[in-house]
Amino acid sequence: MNKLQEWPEPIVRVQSLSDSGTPLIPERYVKPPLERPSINSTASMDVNIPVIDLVGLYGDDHALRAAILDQIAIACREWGFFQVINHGVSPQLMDRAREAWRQFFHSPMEVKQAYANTPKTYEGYGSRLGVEKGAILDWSDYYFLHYLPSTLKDFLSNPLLICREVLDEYGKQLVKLCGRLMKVLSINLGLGEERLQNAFGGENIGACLRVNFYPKCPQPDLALGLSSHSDPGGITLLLPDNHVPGLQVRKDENWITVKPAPHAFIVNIGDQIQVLSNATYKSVEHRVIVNSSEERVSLAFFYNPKSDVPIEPLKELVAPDRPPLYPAMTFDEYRLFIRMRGPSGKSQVESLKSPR
Ligand SMILES: O=C(O)CCC(=O)C(=O)O
Repeated sequence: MNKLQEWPEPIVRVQSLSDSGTPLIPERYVKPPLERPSINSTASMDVNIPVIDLVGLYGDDHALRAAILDQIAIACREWGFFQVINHGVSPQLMDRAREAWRQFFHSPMEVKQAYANTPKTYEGYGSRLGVEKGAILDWSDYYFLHYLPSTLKDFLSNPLLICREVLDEYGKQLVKLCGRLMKVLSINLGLGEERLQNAFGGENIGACLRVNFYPKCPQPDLALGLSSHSDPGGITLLLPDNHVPGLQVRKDENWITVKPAPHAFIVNIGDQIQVLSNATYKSVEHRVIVNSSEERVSLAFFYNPKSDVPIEPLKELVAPDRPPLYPAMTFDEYRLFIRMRGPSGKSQVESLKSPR
């Protein structure tokens, strides 16, 4: 039997637990002490991931463009995470997309249940990642859907048919922005502008969206909205909640709480860029904390390689003193790991490292 066909246990919607008013979270949402949010969390006012203004990236001012490329190169090397402002995506579109999805999560449970997902494709309304029986779960529900390739895009699985234009336009604009960032990363890695994109399969990349809904949590010190993980794909563009912080990025041994800039996207490097760049750029662990007074919504847009293209360190980034760190693997094979095991730090990409 294919292990990915069904969930191993009945699905409980975290939103229903939260709405029930229970003062205690069920045991299976209680994280082991070392994973709890209080451990090494920093919410200090003066630490944040870099904020980079993209205005000028495509203009005629060569010095300004070079300065932006430099800022992105430093952010990729030192953080693996940065925010972009003046990125070209309309702020109104960002707000409308987020609010449309917020409304979905506030629609009656029977409406949402009609889109309940299974681990077979993950598409639809979900409440857990991973299929391990008895796993400790995260305090969140989500909605997952495909944008690209268009053969995977299924309009009927989109519960926001009335907002189809907004969501289509949102997907188009984000694909365009990711394409621009891919060029920047490619140049910064010393490759031709198109090299990374071509390694992803050229025009035929994959793109999908996970909308995360983090309900209020009566015991936020014991739970996580999303456990520590690195993103398995290429580049992620996160549209965070406009009022409620929650994303934490790992920097050395500390967890830094991101302070989103208005109408910024949070960009992060995924495992596939780590593999292609032979670890010049590294994906970075992140997680989400929850709170007892406010819900939170975020839209994570994943820009991924074509699913059947072998991804391995690019020849230009391999040398006798820099041997390839990872074997070739398609993204379809790669993402099975997180789909089976759920979020688990950087264990997947680390486990791939060729023995030496
Ligand atoms: O909600 C967030 O801020 C982060 C979400 C995230 O990391 C993900 O969906 O992979």
